Amino acid sequence: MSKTFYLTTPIFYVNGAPHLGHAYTSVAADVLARFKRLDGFDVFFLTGTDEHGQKVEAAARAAGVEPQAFTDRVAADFADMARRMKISNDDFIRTTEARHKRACQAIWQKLMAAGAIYLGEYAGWYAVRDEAFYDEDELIAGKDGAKLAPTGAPVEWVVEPSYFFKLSAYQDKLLALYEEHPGFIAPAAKRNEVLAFVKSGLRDLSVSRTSFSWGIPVPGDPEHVMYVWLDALVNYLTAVGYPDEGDEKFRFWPADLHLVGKEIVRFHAVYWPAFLIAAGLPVPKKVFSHGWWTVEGEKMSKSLGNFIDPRPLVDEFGVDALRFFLLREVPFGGDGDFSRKALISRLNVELANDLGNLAQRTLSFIAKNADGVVPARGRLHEADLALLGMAGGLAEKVREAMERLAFNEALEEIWKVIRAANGYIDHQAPWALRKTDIERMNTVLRVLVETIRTIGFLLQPFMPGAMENLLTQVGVPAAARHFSDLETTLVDGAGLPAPSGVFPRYVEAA
Ligand code: ME8
Repeated sequence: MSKTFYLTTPIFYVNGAPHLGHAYTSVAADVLARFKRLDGFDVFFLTGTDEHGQKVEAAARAAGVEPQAFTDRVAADFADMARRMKISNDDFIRTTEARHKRACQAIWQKLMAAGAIYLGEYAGWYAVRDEAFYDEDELIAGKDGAKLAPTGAPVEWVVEPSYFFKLSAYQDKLLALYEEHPGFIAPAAKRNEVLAFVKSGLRDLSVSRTSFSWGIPVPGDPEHVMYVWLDALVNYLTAVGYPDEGDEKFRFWPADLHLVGKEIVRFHAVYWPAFLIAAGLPVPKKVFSHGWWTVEGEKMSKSLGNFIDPRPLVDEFGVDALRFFLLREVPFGGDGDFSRKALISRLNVELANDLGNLAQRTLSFIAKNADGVVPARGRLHEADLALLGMAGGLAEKVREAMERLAFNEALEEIWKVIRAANGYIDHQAPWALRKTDIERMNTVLRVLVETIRTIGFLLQPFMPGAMENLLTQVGVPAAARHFSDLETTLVDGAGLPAPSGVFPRYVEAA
């Protein structure tokens, strides 16, 4: 049996339409999921929508639609965005599904039975936008002196009966978890933040609400609905069959990786493992926090109305170029700025010029001057060995960067080889060899085809469509594109299909 790998995106709130930020996490997770599948893992990749809570209820009301009809519509839009971004998720979970209600109620009962939940009264600040409770001393003053959450979200004073989760009782267990598994929270700066937060002392967490009803009823006390974050986090268990621990999908638990934006690390790295420990379940192996995108230098926000829908960008630039841009432009973990100019520049320089030209120059030359077949190679020169050596060591370098979720470093390693291959063509000048030394010309072309093949293999997770095309053009059968197939080589004299451009240059309309 191959090793399992379970990874997730956050499940997205359906109070608004999908935007570039959602697409970003989804693409990052997708690239990793595809990488792991090609690398021989048994992968389960989950995404979905977070459909309960006060914020979604309010959005449905504002739209004049029943919450269920509203969430049906927006969830379908998120699923469409995922499809258009070529996200290869194995499941799409919606928290309004019956299977999820069952999982949440089962966890609740487990927590009750463990004595980890008790009934009390909540009096404190709540920010609907963040669906989060805040302590008085965390609040900041807004422009008009009004109290705001540290995220800038408006807060309201809430007094209502509430069930509490005994978070305070899990402080030591959490600290022990972070200590024993230093990689549990990444990057390191985030880990330090979480550590400081937990060390400063944890208060019990309100885990039910009575002032609205759009949620999962608390078993035995249906006046209460579960706090939307408890409900939401449990999705990761629902999708693998919980509470049926005998379900064949439950083999994926614990999750290997929860990919999240930096603003929701606390929920994933503090509350979630505490719930799981209390319920007697294994905790996930890693929570990785990535940065935030701004758009043309501005934060995306309702008031600015500058949320970018990725789909028109896919129509204009192609899904592969957009996926590439998102992971190439900024180190994963850091913040980034999206601009058309930066996207067009990456597309034209790195995709069209570097990679597109390498493929085009080599393949059209073979079509015209080497009978359109895989050229046989003769004795290898030092320059050939140097390039083949770089290509040969590439998979390991990329794998190592992917382990750290350093997508841009993985791409940089690949681009080093692409740039070296372009330098090699210029230097070896097969067009001159054509007149003087056909065997040497064929050797050079063969070295180039092998190099392009390796590049194509390793770029598949990032740009699945374009690489499918490229690998076909260098004669790699569709069934032989796993990384283990890199060991085999091309067959001398095998016919190659007529070449066609992989990445055309983008020319901005005047
Ligand atoms: O927080 N840049 O859902 P959400 C980068 N339902 N990523 C961004 C982004 C930006 N500007 N904006 C959003 C929720 N994201 C909860 C999660 S999980 C059990 C429940 C991405 O719709 C990023 O992944 O507010 C962020 O964490 C997520 O969308 C928040 O989505």
